[in-house]
Amino acid sequence: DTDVVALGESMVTFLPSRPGRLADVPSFERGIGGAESNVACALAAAGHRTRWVGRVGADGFGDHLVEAIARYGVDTSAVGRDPHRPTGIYFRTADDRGTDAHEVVYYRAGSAASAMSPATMPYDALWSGRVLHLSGITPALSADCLALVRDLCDRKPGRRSLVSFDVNHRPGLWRDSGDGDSADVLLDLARGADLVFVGEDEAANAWGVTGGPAAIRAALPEPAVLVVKQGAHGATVFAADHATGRDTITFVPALRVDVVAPVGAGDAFAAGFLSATLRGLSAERRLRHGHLMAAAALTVPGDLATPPSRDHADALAAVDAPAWE
Ligand code: KDG
Repeated sequence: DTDVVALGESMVTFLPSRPGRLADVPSFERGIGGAESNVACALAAAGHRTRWVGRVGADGFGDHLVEAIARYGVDTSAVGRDPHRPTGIYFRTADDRGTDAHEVVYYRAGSAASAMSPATMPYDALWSGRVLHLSGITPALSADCLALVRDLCDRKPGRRSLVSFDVNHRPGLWRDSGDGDSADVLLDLARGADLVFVGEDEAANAWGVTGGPAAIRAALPEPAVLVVKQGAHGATVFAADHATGRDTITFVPALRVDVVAPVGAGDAFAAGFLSATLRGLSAERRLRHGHLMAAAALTVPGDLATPPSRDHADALAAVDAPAWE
């Protein structure tokens, strides 16, 4: 039995050997990225049975992704190989203050993953978990990818898994795809999910919703669970209570950390939240586990941090630190 299936494009990433403009960086270290497989890897490291479904080229980078993700303990048996299209890659620059990644340059247009579609994907594998995790990156990749995610976010009777959707608004990708309507598309997809993760900044940028978590919930009342991430401040979860028809609202502040690179933190947060959800923990513990995993990712340069073991995370999540009072 699989706990979580994650669908999306994974890429080989190149991390700069030193800060500065991309034009000046002399060498890069290879890593792996891809928001959804990041979630799968972090969940596998936390002891969950996970599967990543995607599509890579029949090339060395495709081999590397499949092998590296499998090494985390993620099932990669349903990953497709495309003999005609390459595996996507991307480069990042680092800023010398260590607080932000200045540039992200994707080489993914026409990639193997951009050819994912309802016709090419293994639906049995997609619906083989308790949770199917998707993100707003995939629908930006191509019209076929958008059709696929639309189909999976459609509230059809008999849907076999809970659908988790991280909005992951990537304006640069939507610009490249020539589809200016990312706002409506993402809102529509999120409406079809059971559990949605969205950043307060994303809701403002994509949807123009600026009134904080309550305003975002008002714009997105359909998902049973809505998690609003409020950056360094914390996160709020709205959980529909079917008996009363009202939401239970829980806020937990984030941990204060010295940020090395923000990349991957949202994915780690989703993994921590999903892990605690699968284990039936309280809303407060779900948020705490999200923050712990995010803190681990924020303090390393790459996409993926080694998360604390489950016992260690449980012990940390139980701590009464001032930030969590
Ligand atoms: O969340 C991290 C991702 O943004 C990164 O791995 C690259 O998947 C990626 C994307 O499309 O931006």
